[in-house]
Formats: sequence, structure tokens, C-alpha cells
Amino acid sequence: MDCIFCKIVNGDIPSARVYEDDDFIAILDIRPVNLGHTLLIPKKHFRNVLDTDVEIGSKIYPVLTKLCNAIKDALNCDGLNVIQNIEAAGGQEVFHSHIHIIPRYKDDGLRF
Ligand code: DGP
Repeated sequence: MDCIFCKIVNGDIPSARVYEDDDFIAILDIRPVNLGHTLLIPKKHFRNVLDTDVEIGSKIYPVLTKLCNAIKDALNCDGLNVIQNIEAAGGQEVFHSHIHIIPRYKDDGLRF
């Protein structure tokens, strides 16, 4: 399958990997909207939350909690956004499920 995130998961394309377990990787976004913008990516190929299987879905929240706390501690940010863009109309460009974790800083001016 010609999927850029499958290639990143498999190590065929380099990435700045900040987390890995049996089911997920987290990498730094190549087009960060803020310092520390991270993508949480299931290793298994899904399109987005609409077709994520129950087993992987049930594992996402604990990983998100771990990553959000680690990012907040490492960067001393004031808050975060956790976002999934779903389908082209929702802004999805890469059709392998992923969750954006975006550190937020007081008065950083970002609007979503
Ligand atoms: P979305 O619009 O939600 O599908 O976001 C896709 C994100 O993936 C976008 O913020 C840029 C990022 N991205 C695309 N290609 C690559 C890549 O090759 N490496 C990394 N690290 N990020 C990528």
C-alpha cells in the first residue's frame, strides 16, 4: 500500500520518533504549527477514527495521557490541543489514522 505513514512505521522513511510501543509510534510533525507538534500514529493501517478497530481504539487514550503529560513536562507548555482531522472535508491529508498533539503556550495566537 502506498501510505506514507505505513512507510514511516516500517522505518522506510525517516522520522523524529519520540515514542514507540507495540501498537503505536509518535513522531514530530514535519509541518509543526507549534513547538513540539507531535503525531500519534497506530502501527496498524486505519483511515481515521471512523474505521479504527475496537482493540486499538481502546488503547489510544492511555497512550495519549502518557504522551500529553510527557510533552507538557518536557516543553513546559501551558496547555495542548488533541485533534484528529477526519476526511478531506475535515482537513485530513494523510489517510492513515493519526492524532495531532499540539502544545499550546499562553498567548501563542493559534486558532483552530
Ligand atoms: P492531516 O491533515 O491531519 O492528515 O495531517 C497530516 C500531517 O502529517 C501534517 O501536519 C503533516 C504531517 N506529515 C505529512 N507527511 C509527513 C512526513 O513524511 N513526516 C512527518 N513527520 N510528518 C508528515
